[in-house]
Amino acid sequence: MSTPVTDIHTHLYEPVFKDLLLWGIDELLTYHYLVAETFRYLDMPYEKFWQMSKIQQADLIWDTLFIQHSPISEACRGVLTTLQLLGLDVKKRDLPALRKYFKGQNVDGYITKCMELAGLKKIYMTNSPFDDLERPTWEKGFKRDSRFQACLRIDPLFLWQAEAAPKMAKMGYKVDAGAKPNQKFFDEIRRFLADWAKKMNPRYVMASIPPEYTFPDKTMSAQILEKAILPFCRESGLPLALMPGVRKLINPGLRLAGDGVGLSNLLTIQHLCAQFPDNKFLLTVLARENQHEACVLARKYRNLHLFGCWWFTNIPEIINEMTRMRLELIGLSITPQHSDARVLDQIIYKWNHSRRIIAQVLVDKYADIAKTGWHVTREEVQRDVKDLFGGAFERFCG
Ligand code: RAT
Ligand code: ZN
Repeated sequence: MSTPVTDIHTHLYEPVFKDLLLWGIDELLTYHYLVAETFRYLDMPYEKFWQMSKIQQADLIWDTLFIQHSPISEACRGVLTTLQLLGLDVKKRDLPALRKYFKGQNVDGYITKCMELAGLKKIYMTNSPFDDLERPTWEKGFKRDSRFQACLRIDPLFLWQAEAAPKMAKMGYKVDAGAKPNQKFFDEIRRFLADWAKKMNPRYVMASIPPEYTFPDKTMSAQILEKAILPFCRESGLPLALMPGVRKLINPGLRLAGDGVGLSNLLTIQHLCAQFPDNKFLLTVLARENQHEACVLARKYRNLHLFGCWWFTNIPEIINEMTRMRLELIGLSITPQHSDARVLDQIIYKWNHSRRIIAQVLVDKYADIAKTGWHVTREEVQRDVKDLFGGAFERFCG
């Protein structure tokens, strides 16, 4: 299980993006997964928390989740695993000493160190042309860091959210849809996608969508998907990664931590795969209850590739269940995990925890077939593991 992994979805950035690349103990502690858990114990108004400095927030989360209670949730345990694998002594519970360690790190060397500890060979980013913080760096251009790979994220365009049109207009695209959008409008969106693909050289195009997202449909979003996004993906050979199931900001007071989950209408995915056999779709679904249906879809459509245990499913119990289900229903043509790390150091724990579970599932599966007398060689195991950790994904993407 020492096979190097391609981490196909994270929220990390190349160092050229400066402060957008988060790392260190205060970022680990203020991860939005931990913010949500902290508020379970606090009476404090949300706004008061957001007015605090990052260090004050981290102090409060540390005290609430690690000192006042035992840190057994997956996100809490993850902080401890990360610190331990970095060689730090967690039993001292000494936050100032931990801060001192991170102050001594240089970001470039630290990226390599974290990647080595996590066993990663490549980190895929999430890159949005609609993000005012990252866009200027792309527009300026820069020498790429070979440890990172861009992925083009287009939620506002995909859902045709209010902010998409003015932002695109500002970038010089004529996207006033009017009462009835014409071909020119869709072509302009294709031009936008092509321009950004040229700047970023992305591995795939991606969007997260609400549980109810429907296709085909009369909505503007469905038309943009059919007449701009899918043709663009076809002509550029880029897969479209869909991430259904998120209910955005069900508690706005929690900000980034305020999203929820709902059961997705996977008929949408079925329609897309069936109607557009020349498009490739990557899929990860947020609700546990959707996972079986997603596996069945992947058995039917070879232009569909399942990946990762996303967000609320990235806990040992569900990773175990999903990995077993996927291997038993589909075999090895899947990508069982991505990290979704938002803080660089998180790749250490996310991959350490997942790797152990995936290894155990594989041991059980090989043992089952061994009972029939079938012998699997070391090389065959290595081949299979390589497939799961990036090989099958690369082959699918082409
Ligand atoms: O897992 C997360 O950090 C979420 O906040 C989301 O960013 C999600 O992973 C996404 O890509 O939309
Ligand atoms: Zn994500």
